[in-house]
Amino acid sequence: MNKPLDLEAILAGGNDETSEPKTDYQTGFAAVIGRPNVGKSTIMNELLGQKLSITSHKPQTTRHRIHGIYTTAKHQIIYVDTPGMHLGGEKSINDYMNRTANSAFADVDVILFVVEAGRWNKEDEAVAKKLEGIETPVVVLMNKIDNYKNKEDLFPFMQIVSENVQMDMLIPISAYKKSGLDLIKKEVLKYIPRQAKIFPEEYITDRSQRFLTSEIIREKLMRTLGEEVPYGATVEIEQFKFDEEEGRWFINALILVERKGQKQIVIGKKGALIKEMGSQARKDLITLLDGRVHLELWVKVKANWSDDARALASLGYDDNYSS
Ligand SMILES: Nc1nc2c(ncn2[C@@H]2O[C@H](COP(=O)(O)OP(=O)(O)OP(=O)(O)O)[C@@H](O)[C@H]2O)c(=O)[nH]1
Ligand SMILES: [Mg+2]
Repeated sequence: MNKPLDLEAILAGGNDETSEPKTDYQTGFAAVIGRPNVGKSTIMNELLGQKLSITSHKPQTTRHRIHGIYTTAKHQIIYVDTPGMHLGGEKSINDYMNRTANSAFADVDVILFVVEAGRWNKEDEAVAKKLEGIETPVVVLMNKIDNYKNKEDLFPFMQIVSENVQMDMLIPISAYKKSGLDLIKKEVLKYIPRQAKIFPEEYITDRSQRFLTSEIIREKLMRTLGEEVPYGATVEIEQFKFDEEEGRWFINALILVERKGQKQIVIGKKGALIKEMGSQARKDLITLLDGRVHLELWVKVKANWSDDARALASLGYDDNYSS
């Protein structure tokens, strides 16, 4: 069936789809996907030149989709960081994270599929399967090559990747050593369409300061607490305001955990742990909010929040987030 005619556009002379785009400016989306812990968020932060997405050595650190906007005089690339796609994990939150990651690469111009040099597993394989048959170009970023002195040792791994992934390009990189980043930008730009900016140039993300604040606190939980507790914890910002008279931000945040025992672990002996996490978070918040910060952290038990769809939505784990 023919498309309906856009009569106004025809009269204005703007309906010729074969004509050259009217701008040289390039704007588009690049999704960063892959299994947990391969370095997706670290890479996005390095590409942006500032820390936006939280990172830790534990898998499943990123839980939400987050846009990192990189604007220059010639282009605007919107990187989309995503939760690591994982197998297992039966809870609603795992579902939410996988769903978020899956939906992120539906409407982008290029997909950056991050793998960890030397480590290919079933979760990578599952990601590769999802990419089969899609039309969007796929660039594989082989991250953490700094773990290999002799790069030739990576040949067998690269062979596995090339057999398993339908890709347009493979770029070896190290987010740690900041190597390969320019190559990524150059490659991404090949696929970014010519069109005007989507976001004003001063924007660095689509997320609010309030959201970023809760993420910074959650990062300290991920980094400080043992293996199990961070997965049962989330952060809810209760108060977020700037007091003009005092010239300071006043922030109250609730750390929600699922069990009483976890509450004690988060607090630590005589409150030592929560105090330490609070002071680390405060440091980052001073940079983020560019001002003085008064931060209060409280811990509360909210049983089963991570496996309860309604609780998740009310805690910001929302497919249609607005901030
Ligand atoms: N050696 C090395 N480690 C890296 C590199 N890039 C990231 N890492 C580390 O890998 C771990 C995971 O990094 P993240 O950026 O949080 O990984 P992610 O893929 O976003 O993880 P999820 O959000 O859990 O899916 C952290 O400890 C990083 O410091 C790298 O180039 N080399
Ligand atoms: Mg991440």
